[in-house]
Amino acid sequence: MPDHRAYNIPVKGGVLSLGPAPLIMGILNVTPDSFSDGGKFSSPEGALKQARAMLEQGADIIDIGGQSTRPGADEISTEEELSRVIPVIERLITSGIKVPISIDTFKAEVAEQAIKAGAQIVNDVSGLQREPEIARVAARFETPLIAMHWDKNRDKDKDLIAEIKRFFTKTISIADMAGVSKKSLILDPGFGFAKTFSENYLLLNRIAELHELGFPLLIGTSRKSMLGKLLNIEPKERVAATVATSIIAYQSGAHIFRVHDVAPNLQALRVAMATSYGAREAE
Ligand code: YH5
Repeated sequence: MPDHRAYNIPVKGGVLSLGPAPLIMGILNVTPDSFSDGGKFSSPEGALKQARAMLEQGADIIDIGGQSTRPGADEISTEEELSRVIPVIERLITSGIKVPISIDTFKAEVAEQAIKAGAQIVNDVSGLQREPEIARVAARFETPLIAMHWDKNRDKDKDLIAEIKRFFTKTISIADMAGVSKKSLILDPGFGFAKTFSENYLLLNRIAELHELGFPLLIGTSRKSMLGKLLNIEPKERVAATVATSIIAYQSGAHIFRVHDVAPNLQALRVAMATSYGAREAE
């Protein structure tokens, strides 16, 4: 029995309404070295095409990231990251895209420039703990702020969920001190980030425990290696496995799903929603 607590998050031009209806965040990679998308979407025109395809499939948010975070990936300069993401955001905005754009970055400067170019949501994979000033940027522009768990120095002998909660206690206090509204924060346990193969599955099994923190949850498992290692398949072949994780997370009360493959995840989530909350025929 999932219990989707209702949250209304103010966002420029409206609200993100979170409850039983799942929201889909479509992933738009603009990293030339991304092995999930092969870097096909680096040009603003190609990115727009991919974004439109995801919108047609029902995406509620488009997430744009220029810094690859896969293990072993080099950190790029702020200038390089800006040169990848800003032209894409500008192109999406001039196209009249009607869903909010989120900027996937842990850099305060990139978040600020992205917002000035039209992004309406900040998505920080460092849980506000790389550059805490990123919280000030979100506060100043009154954007929703997604904070993900990524703790390379965590105590591996302690319970993972307890460690995630401890990390988020600090994240919440950074957001609070920066003036971020309680209503604007979204937490994400960070699948695949400094977690072992088996820890990712333990986390998937215990997502519901994180509701205790009192914030909406976003999950990002799409095409990740926890699936590849279990099934021995390539990223593009991981759609069904991703859908399975989305449903498990939904049944645990998660609200937002960050995925590459919008249509299959949304279809499955709608079936799960109808099952838990009642079915209405599509028109
Ligand atoms: C996330 O979970 N992840 S970037 C390796 C893959 C596939 C995908 C093929 N940004 C998250 O998507 N932001 C990234 O193997 C994120 N939550 C949030 N909030 C990594 C990624 C990926 C990595």
